[in-house]
Amino acid sequence: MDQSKPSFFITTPIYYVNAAPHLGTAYCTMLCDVQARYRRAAGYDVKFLTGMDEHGEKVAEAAQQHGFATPQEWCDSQAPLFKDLWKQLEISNDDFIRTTEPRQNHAVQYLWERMRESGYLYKGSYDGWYCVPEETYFTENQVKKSDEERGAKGEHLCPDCGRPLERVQEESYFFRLSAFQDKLLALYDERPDFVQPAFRMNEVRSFVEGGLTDLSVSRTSFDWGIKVPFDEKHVTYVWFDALLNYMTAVGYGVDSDEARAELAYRWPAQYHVVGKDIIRFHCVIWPAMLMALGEALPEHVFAHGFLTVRNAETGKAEKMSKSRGNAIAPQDVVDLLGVEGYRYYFMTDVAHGEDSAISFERMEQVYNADLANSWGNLISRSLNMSAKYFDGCAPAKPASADAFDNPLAKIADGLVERYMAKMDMLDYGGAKDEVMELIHAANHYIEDSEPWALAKDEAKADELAFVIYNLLEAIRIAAHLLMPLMPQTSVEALRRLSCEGEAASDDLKGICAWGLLAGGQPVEKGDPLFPRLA
Ligand code: ME8
Repeated sequence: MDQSKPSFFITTPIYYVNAAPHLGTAYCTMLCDVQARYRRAAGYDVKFLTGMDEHGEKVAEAAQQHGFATPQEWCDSQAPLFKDLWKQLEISNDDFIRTTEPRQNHAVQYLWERMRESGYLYKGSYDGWYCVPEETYFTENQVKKSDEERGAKGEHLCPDCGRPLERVQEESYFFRLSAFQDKLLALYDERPDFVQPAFRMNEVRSFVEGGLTDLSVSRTSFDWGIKVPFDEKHVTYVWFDALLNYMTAVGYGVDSDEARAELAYRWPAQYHVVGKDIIRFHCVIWPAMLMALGEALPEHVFAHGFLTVRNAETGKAEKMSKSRGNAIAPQDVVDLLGVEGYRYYFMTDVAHGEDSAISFERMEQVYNADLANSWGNLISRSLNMSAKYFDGCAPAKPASADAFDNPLAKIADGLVERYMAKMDMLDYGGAKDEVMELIHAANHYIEDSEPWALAKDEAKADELAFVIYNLLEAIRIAAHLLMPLMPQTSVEALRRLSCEGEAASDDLKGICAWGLLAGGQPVEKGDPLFPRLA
């Protein structure tokens, strides 16, 4: 914690431990990673949190299905899968929370006490429907369906995911969610950017306008969860437990000066990044819980769309999911594109906030066009020419940035601001377009200025040095801007320019100013960073 810098706290959902992580899980985690890296480079003190949601019926069922004696043993066996994948995909999380950890147990018990004091908690009994794969309650009205709309065996089906529902009748504590309708609507009016992208706000608002029913927040027919401190036959409803993880990780409920200082610095979070499937939990239930507790609300909830795959039988695009068993393993994409190609494709080609069908063909296309032919090629050609014409070094810095025509400096002017405006909104495709403009222009600049011809003419030595310097400077700036997406190759590009010391910069605007490249330093051609896929 460096309190001289502004805090930037960003979170992924905590993932259910019901199967191995897949491309969809990785997608959300990567969205956060790119933002975390970008904010570190832009001068924030970042906390990037991810983790696992280990309680609830769904996880207990998965443990049983996999033949584990206890859900805890099952979760322990799965944690390395998540952690190892994040490491492999260059996920730079600062914390990894598991809801079975003592810190979460403590925070949730503290939450129960505060909720009891708040007056928004009461004991009653729940009689209705429950979807285990979604861990969501549904009222009779929400599921009342004609016979045709039932499952093959006449079961009631989940209105959200279409899978069979469970009938639940049990004593339960309720959170008075219905009391927050007006306050939530006022929140959406006052802070229209609370939910991003903007079009998702309508969905949230109309859900709340439709009326809110009180939420059952404890279970008695089931025991894999955190016990309610004042009524031990109840365990906490998995979402009431899970949502609190965001505050647990920054010291909520811990009675120490250090924890209080951390909470004050870190909370509220700047971004909860979630899939559109869990937007109601984050934009309705979680803010209502925080209002009841008198705590500050997160600044933004960003909801992304689903990665979909085509169902071979029906031909329809389906959400990729662990429970549906149609998930693609991240390793398949890593094998094809490498980790950095993987990151680049998913972060820049999947439509911002929308559903997107995954195709290996498209992955290859994007990789070859943007990385092999444009960015990789620019680096190879420019470093090669620099080394060849300037004895293994960069040319000296030109006395003036406009001694000759310099289209690259013109594009670089204001580029970092344009890029940051997109990055701030998690629009990585838009940010990439800004950087690609510089990269494409640099490749054209090579064709137009023909350094190989300049090199043959002694009288053109200044112009040759000018052109090569500009190309190297464009590479240096592009490497900084691409670093959140592709950290390793960007650092490698800087290293080849003898600028690796810049990689740890936390002044993105400053470091991207045109003309910082010293000139005269050694450069290294190296192997292609993005070999073309056949
Ligand atoms: O909902 N495309 O956990 P979960 C894109 N434990 N993203 C996808 C995806 C897909 N096909 N499938 C999953 C839970 N995701 C709760 C969260 S938070 C307090 C508790 C991503 O394992 C997406 O971000 O079902 C989605 O919101 C998340 O995984 C849900 O993961």
